[in-house]
Amino acid sequence: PVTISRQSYRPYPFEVTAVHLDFDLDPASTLVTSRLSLHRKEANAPLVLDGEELDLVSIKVDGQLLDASRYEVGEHGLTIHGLGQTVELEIANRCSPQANSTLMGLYVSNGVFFTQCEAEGFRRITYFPDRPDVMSRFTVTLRAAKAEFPVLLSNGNLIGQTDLPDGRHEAQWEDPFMKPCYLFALVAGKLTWRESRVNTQSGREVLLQVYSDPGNENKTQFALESLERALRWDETRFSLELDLDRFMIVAARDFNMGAMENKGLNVFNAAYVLADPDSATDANYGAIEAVIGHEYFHNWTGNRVTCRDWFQLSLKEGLTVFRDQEFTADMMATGLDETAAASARTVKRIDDVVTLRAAQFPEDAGPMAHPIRPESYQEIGNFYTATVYEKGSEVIRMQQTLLGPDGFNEGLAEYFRRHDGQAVTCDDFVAAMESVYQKTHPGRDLSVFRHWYSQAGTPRVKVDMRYDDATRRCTLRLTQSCAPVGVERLAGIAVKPPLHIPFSMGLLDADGKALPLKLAGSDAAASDSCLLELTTETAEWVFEDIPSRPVPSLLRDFSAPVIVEYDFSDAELALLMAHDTNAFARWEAGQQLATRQILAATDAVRGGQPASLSDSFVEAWRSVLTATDLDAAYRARALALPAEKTLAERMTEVDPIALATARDHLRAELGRRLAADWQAAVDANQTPGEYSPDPIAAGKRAMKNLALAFLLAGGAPQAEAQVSEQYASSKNMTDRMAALSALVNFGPREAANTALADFFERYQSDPLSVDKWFTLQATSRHTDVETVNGLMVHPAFTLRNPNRARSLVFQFCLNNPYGFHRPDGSGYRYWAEQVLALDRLNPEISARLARAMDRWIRYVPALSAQMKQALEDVRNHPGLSRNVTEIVSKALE
Ligand code: BAL
Ligand code: ZN
Repeated sequence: PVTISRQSYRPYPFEVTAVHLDFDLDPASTLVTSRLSLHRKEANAPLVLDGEELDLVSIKVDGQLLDASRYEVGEHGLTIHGLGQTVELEIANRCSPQANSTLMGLYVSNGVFFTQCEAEGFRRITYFPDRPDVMSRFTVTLRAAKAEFPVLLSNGNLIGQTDLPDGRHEAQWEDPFMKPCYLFALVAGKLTWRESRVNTQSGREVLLQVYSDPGNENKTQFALESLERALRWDETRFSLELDLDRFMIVAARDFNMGAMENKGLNVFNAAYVLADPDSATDANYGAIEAVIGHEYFHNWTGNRVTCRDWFQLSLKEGLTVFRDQEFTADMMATGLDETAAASARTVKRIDDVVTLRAAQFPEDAGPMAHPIRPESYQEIGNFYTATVYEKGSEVIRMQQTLLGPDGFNEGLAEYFRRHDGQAVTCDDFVAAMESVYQKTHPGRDLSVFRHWYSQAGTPRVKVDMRYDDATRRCTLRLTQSCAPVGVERLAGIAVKPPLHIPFSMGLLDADGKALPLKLAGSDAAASDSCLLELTTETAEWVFEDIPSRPVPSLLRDFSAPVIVEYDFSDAELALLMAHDTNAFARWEAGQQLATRQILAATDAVRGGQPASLSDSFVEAWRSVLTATDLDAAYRARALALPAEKTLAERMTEVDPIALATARDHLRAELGRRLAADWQAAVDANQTPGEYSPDPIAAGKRAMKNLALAFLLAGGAPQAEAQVSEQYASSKNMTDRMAALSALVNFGPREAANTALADFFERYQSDPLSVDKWFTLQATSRHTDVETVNGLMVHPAFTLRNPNRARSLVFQFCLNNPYGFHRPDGSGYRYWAEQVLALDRLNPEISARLARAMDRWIRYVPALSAQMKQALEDVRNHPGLSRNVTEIVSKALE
């Protein structure tokens, strides 16, 4: 496989000023005629166009058929020689949407034509310079049979629609903005829609539409409202206005990603559009609003200013994830008083950090570790990662922390002033931010900060604290390190330069009271929280007038994506958990306590000893469970056990079944020992009345359902009846799913099976609910490979639909420790079979599944040997896609 490196970027030798695309849509064979207005920028260079799986029909230059001697067609594209300075090129080709199971390029889902072009799907539609720095003005004509494909959509504005004599019709679309081809989209088929007209900040009326397959019109209300909220939020928070007259969202049943930000025509995975209380959970509602926000925000951060090349992917993705996280936090806090709003924001921050630690930290320590701006790739599709997205967002968030919210807004405005309409780099973004930073921080710059873009791995910050009774001074020393990982290790990189790490902290006295912080040598007023900026390998800060040895509260609000090393005692953690004024750090202390308990219990399980639970830990948990100053949503996070993937990273040798056993034991023990308090939480957090996904009600349901799961796991005699009753009578999917999940995981098998059968009966006509049904079974501790294979021959299962494949195959391989890691290796052999089966259909999806083995080397030898064997079996398979080849080869390097 060819490795593409960031340094190899060269500008494209031609400008493509205008593109007209003409589609004769036919599922079996679609004729695409593309007219390009080309302008040469570099003498003598041939015109090299990308193209995959296309049948070339003809080429015309300035209206004349091109002689075969002037061009070459290959497996990956078309090269034309001897073109003049300014030419009109017309290329006709065919492609086969119906046969396209990759879901890249033009394909058919549920009888509807869809496109997906990012990153390199446009080349599967027609011959074109398929790279983000070639920006053009697009016009599009779509032609199709009117009865089968009544709705014809593309980017921008509809400028004409005509019936044709043969039962066909055509529509013409014009996008007023220059764009790269990865933002092109078309949709054609039988669709229903919901719309609204709103006025933008400057008073322009715009049309907002959400399309879905017929029969789902009652499930798009929330999506349309979310779109309106996103539009308003971008105006108020960043003064960014919608630049189009029309903005469309279309739900697709078959979709590789979450959604795609095509200019004015976002195509969405139906899972992030369709919702009603009976079929969508609180989490689904939250994800819909977040993804709709995300794609909408791309209209500025991604579309108006795009990436020069795909190494810059985090330029748009990290920034846009940051924007969607902030959008959600602001929406969650809307209408609440100051305390409740602050708590809502912390809840959002906790959720994002939990995701980062469970998905990105392991990635950053494994074979696919890469900087947020990768240095090289074999297949760009493999780099839509937690690192580029979630760590990328943290890197943007740190810039906001360093510049302050106003400075950050000014920096963003400067970025648009400099680069609107351009394809740029991450460096350009930092330079715009730096220009503002330097105004407020004379003599300083972001040169050290820039290393966040070029380094992989999760940095560690070691904290040493000294207290001197005599001088009442407390000294905090921070030391950073970041071991070479993945490609860095292979490239022989031993030393990495330090990073600019914003480190927020506070100090508590022995009673848990916040101490005013006064830095020696600073005349700033004392405050409860302090932002330390670590820019060298090690640095010290001295705090004055500290009355006694304090307890430090570290990395408040997770001010940097790092791992903190400090040797807290259990008592200190309990103090922080009970008293820290920073709600994030308070949550963190509880998670650390639970981590210690679970890891100790894991060791006990491995040694054949009974796992025990300390009384003080149980009391710490009880104090949060019964705390009256904490809202339900926060308590649900504070009482949740740390994720297995995060815990596994803390083990020197991962024994997944022992870990899961220990974690389950802890849940059961906490359930048993705090039964009365869990029951009180169930009773206190009922949400009678009409369902609403608002954060307060959702928080109550989260708390109640967590408590029910603990109760059932702890064997409370009344719990099974309560959970079964909730399953049967609940009027919303959140409560129904929570009850079913508790039954499946912690209840008696028979009750669980009865409820599962009922669930399928009720929801079999709703694909997103059927996905939930598969997921519950895929992740059940009672499920092994035999069970999964049984589910794979269920009439409702298909590997061709990514959501369905994810709901069963991925869930089993990624989230079922008991079944997947059976000591007989059956889970790993199943994984290999499914990677290969999926690879024949959809390499992008297969490569995602391939990553389930990323951390194989860290498992106990009996498992890792079998994982390695499975990886080798896949790697040695002939005809493997470039996508999967890259993943499994890197895992084995
Ligand atoms: N650009 C790919 C989908 C997304 O991140 O919005
Ligand atoms: Zn995105």
